[in-house]
Amino acid sequence: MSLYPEAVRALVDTALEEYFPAADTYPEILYQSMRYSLLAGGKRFRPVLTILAAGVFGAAPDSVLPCACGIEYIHTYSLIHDDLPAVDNDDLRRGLPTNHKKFGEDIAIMAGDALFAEAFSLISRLQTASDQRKIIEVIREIAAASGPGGMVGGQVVDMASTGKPISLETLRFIHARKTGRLITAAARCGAILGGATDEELDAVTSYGTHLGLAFQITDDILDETGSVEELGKTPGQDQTLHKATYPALVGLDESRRLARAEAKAATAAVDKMSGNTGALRDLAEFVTERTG
Ligand code: GRG
Repeated sequence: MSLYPEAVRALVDTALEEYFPAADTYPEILYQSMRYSLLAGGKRFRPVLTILAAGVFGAAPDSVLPCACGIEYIHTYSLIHDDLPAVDNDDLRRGLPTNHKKFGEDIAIMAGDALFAEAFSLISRLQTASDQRKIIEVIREIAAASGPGGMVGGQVVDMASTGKPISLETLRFIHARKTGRLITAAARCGAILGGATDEELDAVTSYGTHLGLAFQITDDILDETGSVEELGKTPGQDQTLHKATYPALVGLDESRRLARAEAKAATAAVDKMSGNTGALRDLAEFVTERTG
């Protein structure tokens, strides 16, 4: 049996379709470009994580879907910009031509920008909470995770480190910010909206931090070992671009060991909590076992 909660992923896919404006909304080219990447599939890992984290505190998936989908908008924007010729120059993403290949570089840049803004619009319009302050809290959480102290900051250090020898400590810093912060925010937002106590939120934060590292180390491994069919993108790009990765620094076997150690640390963090954490444990196992 798959460790991945496919039924939760299906809920996210349905909600994304429901929330996102129709392809004939004016200006059509912009909405078509945004829809193209957003609705192209993908694991929906971050929104699934938000829903599973909320579930630990007894919150129903519906009660966190706008926030969960907003996080997926931001993740999709980051993929569109990451694929641009000025950044990684990729041709394939989620099994389809990248956004700039399909719509041109100018529209791809705008689609990413617009998805970023639309994420906060969606959350502020549709997310409900028993206490309105929780909505401000999740917006602040996602903004901090996406910006210079999170995803974009990590990406900039990543680009500055490309082709240079860097320490494992610097690589961990890059991974924790470029990928880990948004994953941690996804878990924290579920916990915040679900009504976690401060102590429970600390445990979820530790879970998300370790999970994010396990996820990116595995992403590095799959770039070397995965196929185009499994990944939906061109493998081997990290080596072609001389990117700093775990396999480049410590080799594949040690990378696998480190990914598993991070997943184990993630599980240990939630084992301390009293709610039903089984789904979070399965997700941590999925992260290192996945093939795409
Ligand atoms: C504007 C210079 C500039 C860059 C913007 C912010 C940014 C681009 C990139 C952030 C880096 C980034 C794309 C991190 C995510 C890395 C990652 C593991 C992507 C793959 O995520 P999955 O496996 O993909 O969840 P799916 O397709 O399943 O959603």
